[in-house]
Amino acid sequence: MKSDPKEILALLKKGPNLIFLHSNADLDCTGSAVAIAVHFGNSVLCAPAGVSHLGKRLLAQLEMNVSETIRQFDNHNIVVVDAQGDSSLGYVGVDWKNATIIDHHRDNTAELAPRYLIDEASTSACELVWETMGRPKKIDRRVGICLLAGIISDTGHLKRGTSRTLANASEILRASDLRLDDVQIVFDSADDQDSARRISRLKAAQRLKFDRIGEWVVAVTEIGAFESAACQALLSVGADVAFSGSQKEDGFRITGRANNAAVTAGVHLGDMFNSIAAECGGQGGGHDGAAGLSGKGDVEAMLGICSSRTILLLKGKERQGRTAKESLL
Ligand SMILES: [Mn+2]
Repeated sequence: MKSDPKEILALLKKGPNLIFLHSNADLDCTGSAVAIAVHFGNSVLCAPAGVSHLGKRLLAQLEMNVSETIRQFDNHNIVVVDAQGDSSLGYVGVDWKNATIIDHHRDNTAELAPRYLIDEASTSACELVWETMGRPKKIDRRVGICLLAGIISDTGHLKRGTSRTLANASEILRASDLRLDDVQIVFDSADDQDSARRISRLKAAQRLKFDRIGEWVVAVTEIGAFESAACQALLSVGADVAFSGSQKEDGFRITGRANNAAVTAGVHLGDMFNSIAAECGGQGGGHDGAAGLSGKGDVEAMLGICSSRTILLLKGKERQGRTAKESLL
């Protein structure tokens, strides 16, 4: 059962808000949190398990600070964006019994929280934040940048956008008096100018291993950082499903990406990572085509598990995806 968005809106307006971000918070998560903080004011952001490269860039551009430890205050609204439990959050310590959840992942553990807006059909958490705000006619440009950055990033630069995505994006552009290229600054500098990211993608390609299963290609690679950029690179050179992992001092971190053809054939990386985490320990979850897994242990062995499960799933399945013709009909 979903909560009444008006009840959540009243709560956010009233404040003060204590907003929790998931581990290695992406643009959708960071954008949602900062949009709430700027729009309603009176908010503290908590990201004890880190913020992604692009998330950090957004925070820096908007001169926003996040707490790196879990904060606890009496009489604050506890708000969790883009996650809905310890596992998807990537750390423990949030008082779920008093939390409000705004998330667009599959509904898993929300019964823990008294108030939630969870809608898997929404392409981003930022859109749910926009809908919760009540689609105001005028918003601060910074709020617009945050919401649009989250939408653009979670939809693969609008490629996976629905009519609802674009309607929301259009309303946000109008309310904040922005153009799409005003938001591009959040992406440009990172994608094309940061040499560490470019080198990381090249290394990912250099260390690439892949399996062919009929028409399917499943690729894995091991790098030091920028796992999602590495996955994107592997998909762009022809993999249907890609996993990139890095070995950290205290364990491993793996990012997975699947293309439309693999998702249509039944690949759901979020569910797969979730079950691997349940069996091997660690945290895993996400969407059908984009997910993350982390835990203790050897990254090479874990990458092997990810790829063999995917191979098992795809074996014998026809590689269809949506052809241009089908999309036009
Ligand atoms: Mn998201």
